[in-house]
Formats: sequence, C-alpha cells, structure tokens
Amino acid sequence: MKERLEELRVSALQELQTVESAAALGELRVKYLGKKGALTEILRGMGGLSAEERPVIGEVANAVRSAIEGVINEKQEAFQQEETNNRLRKETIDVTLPGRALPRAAVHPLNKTAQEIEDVFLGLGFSIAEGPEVETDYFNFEALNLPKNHPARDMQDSFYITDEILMRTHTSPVQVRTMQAKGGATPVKVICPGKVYRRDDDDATHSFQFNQIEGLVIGKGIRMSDLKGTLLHFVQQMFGAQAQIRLRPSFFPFTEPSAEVDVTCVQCGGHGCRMCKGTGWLEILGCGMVHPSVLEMGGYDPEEVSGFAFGMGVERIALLKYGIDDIRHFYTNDLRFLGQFARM
Ligand code: 2NL
Repeated sequence: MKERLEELRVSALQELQTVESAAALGELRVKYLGKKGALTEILRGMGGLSAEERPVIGEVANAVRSAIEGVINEKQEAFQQEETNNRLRKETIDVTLPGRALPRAAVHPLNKTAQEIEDVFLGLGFSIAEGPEVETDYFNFEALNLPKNHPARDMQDSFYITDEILMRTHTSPVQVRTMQAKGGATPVKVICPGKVYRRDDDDATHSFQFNQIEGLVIGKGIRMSDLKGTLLHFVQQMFGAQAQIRLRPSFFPFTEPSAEVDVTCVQCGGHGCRMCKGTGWLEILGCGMVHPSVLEMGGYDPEEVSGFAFGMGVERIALLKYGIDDIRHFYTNDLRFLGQFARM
C-alpha cells in the first residue's frame, strides 16, 4: 500500500508538471484527490490493515495528499495570476488618446426665436402663461367675442374633436383662463406661447400646426400708446435699434380698435426691395385694445380697467429674422438647415 501511495505521488507530480491550463488542473485535482479519485481509491484498502500499520500508512497518505495538494494550489495560483495579467493587459486604456468629439446639438430655430421673444417681454416684467392645446369652444371662441356664426368657427377651418371640443386655433384661450384665474385683480401682464392648430393645407407660408405668442396687459388707464411703446421696444430688441413700426387699422373680434403692425423691412431697411415688395414694410403681428365684452367675460369691469393685446406667429418672426423663405424648413428637420443655427 505504501508503494502504491509513493507511485501515486510520483505519477501525480509528473503529470502536474506538464499541465497547461486551469481547467486541466481542475481535472487533475479531481482525478487524484477527488471523492472518487486515485487517493481515495487506495485508502479504501485501509480497512484491511492492522492497528500498527494503519497510523504509518495514514501518515504516508497525508504526506502524499499534501504534496499533491501543495503543487496543485501553487499551479492554480500561477494560472490565476496569469489570467489576471492577461486581463489587465487586454483592458489597458491609453488615457493619452484624443477623445471622440460628440456632434454638437443646437436649439431649434423656432424655439430659439420663441425664447428671444419671451426674453424681451420677461425684461418688461411680463410673466409666461401656458394652457391646454385641446380646448373648449367656450375658451377658444365664445369668451373671445367670436359669435356662433363667425367664419373662424367653421368646422372646415379648425380641428374639432367633438362639437364642443377642438384643437385651439390661437393661444388666446390661455389669456382668458389667466383673466378668470385673476378674479378681477390688476395688473395683468402675460405672454402666452404655444402650439396652435388650423385646418390649412401646408405651403411655404402656412402650416396646420404653428407656434404663436400672444400678449395681454390689463390695468387702470392702459392706452393704445402703451401698446405702441411696448411693441416698438419689442421690435427694436428683436430686429435692432433702427427698426421702426407702423400701425394699420384692422379688425379682430376680440379687440377694438384693432391694428396690424408692420416693421421696417429687415432686408432693405425701408428703402423698398423684393422682400417687402417695394413697400419698405413687413407685416409682423396683429394687436388692439381688448374688446369690452372680452374684458367682461374675463371678469373685469370695462368701465374700470382697460387693456391691450397682441398676437404673433413665431414662424413668421423667425422667417424674417433669419431670412428663411419656406416655413416647411422648420418641420422637416434637415440637419443641413438646423445646423446653421448651432452657433448663432
Ligand atoms: C394675429 C393677431 C391677435 C389678440 C391676438 C387677444 C387675446 C385676448 C383678448 C384680446 Cl384674451 N386679444 N389676442 C389680439 C389681437 C390680435 O393676434 O395676427 N396673430 C397671429
């Protein structure tokens, strides 16, 4: 039995010398030291030994086991070390390599224009109010003095969801909601930016969905000259100190009197060119003094307070400001178009 143990030691150590992988080493551990391994196999014969022989053979068996185990553990550690080294080598990062440049994003020209417009009015002490894009007939039309038979209420011109609910056609309903929330308190100084919807066929100057910014001021003694001064300031902030405005009489159901506002042509400065069709002026917004009925429905006494309001299309302002010829550029997201606004 002793000889068999010594032979086992020799053959195990020999085989271990040439082992080349952690997996093969694992197999050898099982083969020699495992529960059904060679050593166990030999020791199974211990039962037939005499009481004197048993401790002697036991000692030899332990020595053989620890010799084999020692070599296996040593080798295993070496394999592990090697694997760690390989991993470290493979995962080495060259921190001196130049980084990969990320493509730089840009604010969309429409949002940029809206932000610029908002900034001018924030600078004048206005606050920004927002509201739902799905509106009731009451807030979108009724409270704005648009009578039931008004052409703007035609089913053909708006996106109706039910008889009473539609996609808002302007941001005015937000101003009505603002007035009603104020419960008659003054002053009111808000601008309402947002998407609006009209049943138009898209072309270079029309879109079924576009962005509007409306403004509303209500207070004691608010006059048309306040409106004019506010709009002149806005236009000069937006287009430069040389810009002038002119007001032409117009009509809106929710204002009286109403006016259309022109700015001196951004292209020729007012001399007349192709852009302004030789007039020197470009139309940029509509405005007026809030109609007494609209004030009343907003919860204000038209005998006590007055107000002005205006509304502009963000697309139109952006077209003029950046010299763009087709609003569809704003919606088709051609990166060659959008990229031009990246660092403006
Ligand atoms: C345009 C003209 C306008 C208003 C909008 C308004 C709102 C209330 C009361 C009175 Cl709550 N008026 N809004 C007034 C005049 C003109 O928009 O051409 N927009 C693109």
